[in-house]
Amino acid sequence: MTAADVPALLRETVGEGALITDPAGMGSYLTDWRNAWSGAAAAVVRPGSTEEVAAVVRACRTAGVAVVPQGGNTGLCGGSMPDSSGRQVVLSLDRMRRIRGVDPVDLTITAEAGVVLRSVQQAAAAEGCLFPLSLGSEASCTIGGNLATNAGGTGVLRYGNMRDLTLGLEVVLPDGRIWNGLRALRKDNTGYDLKQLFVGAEGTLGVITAAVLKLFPAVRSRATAWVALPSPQAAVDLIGVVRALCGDRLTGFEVMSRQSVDFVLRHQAGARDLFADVHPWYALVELSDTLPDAGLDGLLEAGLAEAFEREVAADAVVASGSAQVAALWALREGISEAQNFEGPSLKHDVTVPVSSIPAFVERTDRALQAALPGIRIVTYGHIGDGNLHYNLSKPAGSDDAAFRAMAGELARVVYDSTSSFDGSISAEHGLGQSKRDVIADYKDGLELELMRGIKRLLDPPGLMNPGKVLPSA
Ligand code: FAD
Ligand code: S2G
Ligand code: ZN
Repeated sequence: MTAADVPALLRETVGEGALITDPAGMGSYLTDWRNAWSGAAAAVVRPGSTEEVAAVVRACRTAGVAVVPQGGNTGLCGGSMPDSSGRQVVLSLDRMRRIRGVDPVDLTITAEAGVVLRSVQQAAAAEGCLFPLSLGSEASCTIGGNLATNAGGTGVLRYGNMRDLTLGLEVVLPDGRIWNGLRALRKDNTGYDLKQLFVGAEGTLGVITAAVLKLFPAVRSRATAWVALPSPQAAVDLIGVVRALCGDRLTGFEVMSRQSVDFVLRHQAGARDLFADVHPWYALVELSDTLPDAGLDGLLEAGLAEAFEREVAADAVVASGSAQVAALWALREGISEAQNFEGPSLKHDVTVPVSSIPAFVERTDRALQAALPGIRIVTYGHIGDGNLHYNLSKPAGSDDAAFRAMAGELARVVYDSTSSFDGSISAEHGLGQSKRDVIADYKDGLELELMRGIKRLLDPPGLMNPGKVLPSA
């Protein structure tokens, strides 16, 4: 079958209404949120039900046409983009937006893959519950994409990542069969945990069409502090102090370097630092509780007092009122966007053991400056999970193209350092196409062999999101 035959095939399968073939109409489906990746497609198809997804997958399988599942297109590794051949089909889940049920007794929500994360958060809140996954992209990313990338975000240290929040899945397998694993059980020891194969598979093992997700009791009190720190070691110490005192009430701990804050202060309207002095590191620390007046401000102040006593904190302020809390989170969530104003941003999303963070930062920064003197290193993220975003900007005033040309070399500096601390070169964003080849240098050969075996078992012709996750060679 040639690319020209695909639209007719799909028209027969799901009808004209679910099909886009004109270049203008396909446009937004063929480049990602950051315009970092783009592709060409024979068609974009938008099925409205699981059965339609299955029909499309079966038809494409029979015709030997590759399928690229797509959610909100906010992924950062090019995983939702077709290649440039123009022969692949983008299967967008953006019409599958039903919330099939919320159960406050079972503490579960059942949502279709195309539901936007913020809508799931709102549906949970409407029932007095919390769905705790929280990402800077939550207004656009979808539950299907969150599952496929095993998304993390700012609540992982208390609630876990998407893998931990998933109870059941409905998946259209690469041969078009529908697996209904939409169970709402917290315990089910009846063989292999099949759902976990599809979480984090980035659309390479099947199309997730719905999920049963865990809910938690709603949070009714919160306290947030902005803390100045002398070093990454102080940040790690501060986590220990606050966690020892507050336990599970510690629900947010984000660290950011001065370079990160400087970019936001420069490019985010209204952003301001709460301290007069400039400090090398900052942390945004948040406690929350289901009690309406749990005295969290006092608890946080007690933790900060101990941090001062131990000379861990250099300055600190507990936010007063929701506007100031929102401004602090906007500062943190604004880093990614602010950096885009400074030229190309080379992103690295890595994890090392929390205890290794200080030595890792010291070694990585030294190696990066040796590789490119004057490089500006934006280090920030979910330090409580050992996850730092090491996003690099060119030396001020230097050439964009020359900086981009060093991307491979600079990535190797970050990843070699990560690996030297037994870390992972992808903490939460996945591999997509951007890291599918470099993973071969950092993943154990047996693990890659097992992953390929699973891919061959479920998708022998390799038509489900080809060119993603697994190394080409
Ligand atoms: P897409 O980008 O559409 O797709 C991502 C991958 O999932 C692709 O491989 C695609 O093929 C596959 N896929 C999508 N839907 C399905 C489906 N139904 N079935 C099978 N495969 C599917 N990520 C984090 O983990 N933590 C963060 O803190 C975070 N912050 C972000 C902040 C910003 C500003 C931005 C732009 C992104 C951020 N991300 C973060 C990355 C991104 O939002 C997540 O990876 C998100 O889960 C992607 O969801 P999506 O619906 O946009 O997926
Ligand atoms: C975050 C995503 C953005 C980026 O902000 O926590 O996961 O630029 C990141 O890396
Ligand atoms: Zn992140």
